[in-house]
Amino acid sequence: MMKLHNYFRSSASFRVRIALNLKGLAYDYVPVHIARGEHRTGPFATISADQLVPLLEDDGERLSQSMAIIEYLEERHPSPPLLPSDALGRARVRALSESIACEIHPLNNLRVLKYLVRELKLDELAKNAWYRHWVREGMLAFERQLAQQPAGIYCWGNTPTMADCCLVPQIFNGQRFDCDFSGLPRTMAVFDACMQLEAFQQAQPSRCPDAEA
Ligand SMILES: N[C@@H](CCC(=O)N[C@@H](CS)C(=O)NCC(=O)O)C(=O)O
Repeated sequence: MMKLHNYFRSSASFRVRIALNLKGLAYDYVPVHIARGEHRTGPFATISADQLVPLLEDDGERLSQSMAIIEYLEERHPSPPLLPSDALGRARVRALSESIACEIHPLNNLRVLKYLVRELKLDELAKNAWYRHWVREGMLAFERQLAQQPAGIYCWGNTPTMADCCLVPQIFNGQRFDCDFSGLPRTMAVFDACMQLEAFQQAQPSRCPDAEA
């Protein structure tokens, strides 16, 4: 059985939970309370090189980085596919995924927000303004990308892909910080469509074993 070391609120973990669910793969949920620093001090710190969640254990191997994990799952368990069968489609889906995973998320993760507050002495208001600014900028760019491609139910076509695995957690996180998601019709329609699916519902933070109010 695979083991997923993760945290209910971690959006990078949420991506992998969705991918595992979409593929119907069972896994052991191993909670790592990153808000309490367990990723840096607890037993997790000894098994994780980058001390970040998620970390997937499979066949005695440990894998980090959510996008690499999802691509690994895709190769090991190709059905149902989370990447299109054609090169152009795969490039489009990876570009959408990276728009979130590389352009938005790194600016807003826990250690960056902590640095803004502890080292740069930003107050809560300024920290939240930072967060909301980068989410808004990133989501507007995401919407422009969606608008340039053929209409579909999901980010790419009519079946969920890796891009949807990235989009939904980013919206969840943004909602927690009261980000402005107005004027994003394609993006929010895709979000709503994803949230109709059991795989996405089951992966959401409130359904996780370590969920907190
Ligand atoms: N690029 C990484 C990001 C991993 C990451 O930043 N995870 C966050 C939770 S979403 C984390 O462990 N944060 C701990 C910290 O910032 O100290 C991935 O996609 O897996």
